[in-house]
Amino acid sequence: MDHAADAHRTDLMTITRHVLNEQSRNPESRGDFTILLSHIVLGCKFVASAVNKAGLAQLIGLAGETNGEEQKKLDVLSNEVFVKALVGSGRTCVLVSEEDEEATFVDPKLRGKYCVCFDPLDGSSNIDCGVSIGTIFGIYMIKDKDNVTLSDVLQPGKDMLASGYCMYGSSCTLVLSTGSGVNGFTLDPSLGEFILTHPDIKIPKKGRIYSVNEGNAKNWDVPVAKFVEKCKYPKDGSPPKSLRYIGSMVADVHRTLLYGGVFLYPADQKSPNGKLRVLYEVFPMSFLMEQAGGQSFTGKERALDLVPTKIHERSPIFLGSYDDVEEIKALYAEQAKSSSA
Ligand code: FDP
Repeated sequence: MDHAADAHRTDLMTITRHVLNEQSRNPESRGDFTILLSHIVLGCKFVASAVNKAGLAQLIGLAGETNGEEQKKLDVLSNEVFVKALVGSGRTCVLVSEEDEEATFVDPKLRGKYCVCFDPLDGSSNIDCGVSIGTIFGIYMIKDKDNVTLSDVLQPGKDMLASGYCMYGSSCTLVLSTGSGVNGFTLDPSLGEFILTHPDIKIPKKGRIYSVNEGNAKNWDVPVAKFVEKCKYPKDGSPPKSLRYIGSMVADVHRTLLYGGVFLYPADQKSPNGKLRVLYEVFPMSFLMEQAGGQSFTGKERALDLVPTKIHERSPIFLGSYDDVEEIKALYAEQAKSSSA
C-alpha cells in the first residue's frame, strides 16, 4: 500500500470546502450559496453518470422502449435532474433552462433568493458520437423575494454572482467562478467528490488557436472575415494560429480557457444575432473569461453589459485571450469608423 499517496489524499480541497472558505470571507454569508451550489454539484454528478452510460444505452436504443419503459433522452433527463435539484435546494426563486420555453417560478413555500439560468446539456448534438458535452450555469440574486418577476433574470451579465460549467469528457471537470477568480475541480469517481485540480485559472494573454465554425464563412461580416484571414496569414511575422473547433461550447471554451486563443460564434447574414443564448451560454462563459483575465465581446459591446429582453435571446460572441479579443474589437471599430465616414 502506498502510504505516502494515502497521506496526501487526506488533505483534499473539495468544491464544497473551497466554496465554504470563499463564503466565510463574507460576514453576511448564511451558507445559502453553499447549499445551492451543492445541489448544482449533485445535478452534475447525476448527469456525469448518465452521460457515461449513454454509449451503452445507445446500443440498446436511446429513446426507445426498454423493459417496457420509455427511456428519456439525455437532455430531457438532465433538465429534470437540475430543475428538481435546484427547486429542492430551497434556495431558488426563478429558473431559466434551455430546455423549457417558459421560466419556472418556484412555489413560494420553497423559495430562496437565487435565480439560476442554465443549459442542462449543452452541445447535445455531440452525445451520440461520444464528444465532450457540458452543463452551463449562471447565478443571480433576486431583488425582492415577495415580488419576483421575469426582470430578475433579465439582468446584465455583469450583475451575475457566480457562473460555471461542468464538462463531461474524458474526465468530469467543473469550472467555477464566484467573482474572485476561476477554479477548476475534477470529479474523483472513487470519492464521488470534485477536487480542486486547477486553482486560479488564468487564460494566456495571447493564444495560438482560433475556434469557429468556418462552414459559415460565406455569410460572415467584414471584421470576422478579416480576423480569420489574419489568423491564417499573419502580417506581423507571428506564426499562423491553429484552428480547433469541436462544436460543443463547453469543450471549446474549456480548451480556450486553458490554452488561450479565441472562440467565436459571430453573427452572420443568415443569423443576425448569432446562435448562442445570452442567459445560459454567453453570460456564464463571459463571466468566467473575464475572471480568468480574458475578454468577451459581442461585436458591439462588452458581452456582460448586454441587457437581455427575452429569456432565450441570442447574441454573437467573441471570447478568449485578452489580446486576441482586442484585435477583434479593433476590426469592428475600424468598420464602424469607415461606415460612418
Ligand atoms: P449544439 O447545437 O450541439 O447543442 O448552442 C449549442 C451548441 O451545440 C454549442 O454547444 C456549440 O458551440 C454550437 O451549438 C455549435 O454550433 P454549430 O453546429 O452551428 O457550429
